[in-house]
Amino acid sequence: MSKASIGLTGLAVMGQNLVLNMESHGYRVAVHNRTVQKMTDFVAANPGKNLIPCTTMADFVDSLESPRKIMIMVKAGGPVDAVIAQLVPLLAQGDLIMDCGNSHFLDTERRAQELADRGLLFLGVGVSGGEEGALKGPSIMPGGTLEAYALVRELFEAISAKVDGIPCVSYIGPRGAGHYVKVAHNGIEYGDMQLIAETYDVLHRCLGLSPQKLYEIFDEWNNTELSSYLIEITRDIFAVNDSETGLPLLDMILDEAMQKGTGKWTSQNAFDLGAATPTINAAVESRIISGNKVERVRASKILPGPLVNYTGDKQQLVDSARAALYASKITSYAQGIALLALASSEYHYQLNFREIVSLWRGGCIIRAELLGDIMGAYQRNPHLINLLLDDVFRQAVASRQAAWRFFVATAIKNGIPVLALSASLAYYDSYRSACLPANLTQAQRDYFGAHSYRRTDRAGDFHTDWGAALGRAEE
Ligand code: NBP
Repeated sequence: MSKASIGLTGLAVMGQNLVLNMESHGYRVAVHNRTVQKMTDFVAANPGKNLIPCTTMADFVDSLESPRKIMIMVKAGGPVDAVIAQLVPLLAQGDLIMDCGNSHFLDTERRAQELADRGLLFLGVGVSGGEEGALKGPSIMPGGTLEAYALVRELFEAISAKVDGIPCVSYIGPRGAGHYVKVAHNGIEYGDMQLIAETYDVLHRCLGLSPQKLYEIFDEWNNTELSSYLIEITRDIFAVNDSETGLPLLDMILDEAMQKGTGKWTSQNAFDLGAATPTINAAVESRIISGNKVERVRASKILPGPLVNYTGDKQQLVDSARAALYASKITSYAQGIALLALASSEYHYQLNFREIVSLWRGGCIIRAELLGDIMGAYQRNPHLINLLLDDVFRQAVASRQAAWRFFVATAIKNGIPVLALSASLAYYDSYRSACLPANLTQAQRDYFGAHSYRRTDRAGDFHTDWGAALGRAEE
């Protein structure tokens, strides 16, 4: 029997669908899973497919053409190390291991070094698009050596999503670069989802719109500058009724958002690098607050606030929602790309923002019309330091600014929480402020901790004896 050109271990939903995707593109795939039954069930459920079932890791490695190319699609963290530890003694120099799960980029950095020391090739590969993307064409973000990428470039280009015939995959950079960009992608995805949820909440609570009306609004938006996968699925969600109660399914879903942690990783790393990502942070925090349902219900009976009472023009609120969502989204992407820029410099990833945005246009959860326009901005100026400074985006935000402020103010006036929308607006206002109240912060730091401050009129570090300046005698 001929050997397989590629192997995949980890046959949960993502692994199974990636296998089917590769097989459908003419690849013979060796398949393996820790729990053997899952592998045999999968093979049995897919009769006639060009698969090699492998019950042991040794069989799996033996079934592969040399140099062996192995995808790991298991839960991130310890399981990835466990699988690598089993594989390493069975592999030969020049074989390639690819970790295609949502690994933390620092784990990928470590594994890249450990495997290079053993003469093995390694790629940390971000794969986006959920289970459907894995099956029909994901967005793929590979990081590692160019030598390793060359071994699988053709495969990745075959199985990835395509936009205008262009594969949504390209070499991202060395070591952990691919997983870094995937994590940042997920952080941006958190931001997008939260912005949409808040926009829906304000429209729903201020205008009492029916699911049918919300469906129509989101359907219309999906044909505008907001056109995106997330707007499309939000529209569809409004159309689904609960099969048990007949009520809108959305109303039957508990308002506690779960998280697997990639959004949190983005915020944590942004803090480490000194990048401001308030929209993503707000999205992570909103999920945390949502998870505290019991306490929220109790507090809702104790803490006063305005009753929702919007008496203004309905269409004005709908139009301002669209403007606020788009302006916030631009601001969020400006933050996300600024984070990538800092990471690129700190970790020497040499990221190409235009390329990255290009491969996010298809297959992945954040695919959107906007990304094509962002590509245009980095085409115009590859050294753009903040998306908001691009002429097209500057005007796009400026022309929506009044509506954006109206929408956020309406939410605040009616006591509806809009953490991400207001954080986006505050980022915009902070970024465009020549003067911030950080002078007062520095004065306080110097007052209580003698941390010193710099002056506006000359160079150097200064300290004031604030007690003496106030005429107070030392105790
Ligand atoms: P899971 O993240 O749920 O992982 C399940 C797989 O991990 C099973 O094959 C399981 O084997 C294996 N596994 C575990 Br758990 N511990 C193991 C160990 N110690 N040794 C060997 N195998 C072990 O699967 P998934 O949802 O398909 O996701 C796979 C990866 O892709 C994850 O990193 C995930 O974050 C990422 N991802 C997921 C999505 C998505 O939409 N689900 C999207 C993008 C990326 P078993 O069958 O023996 O328990």
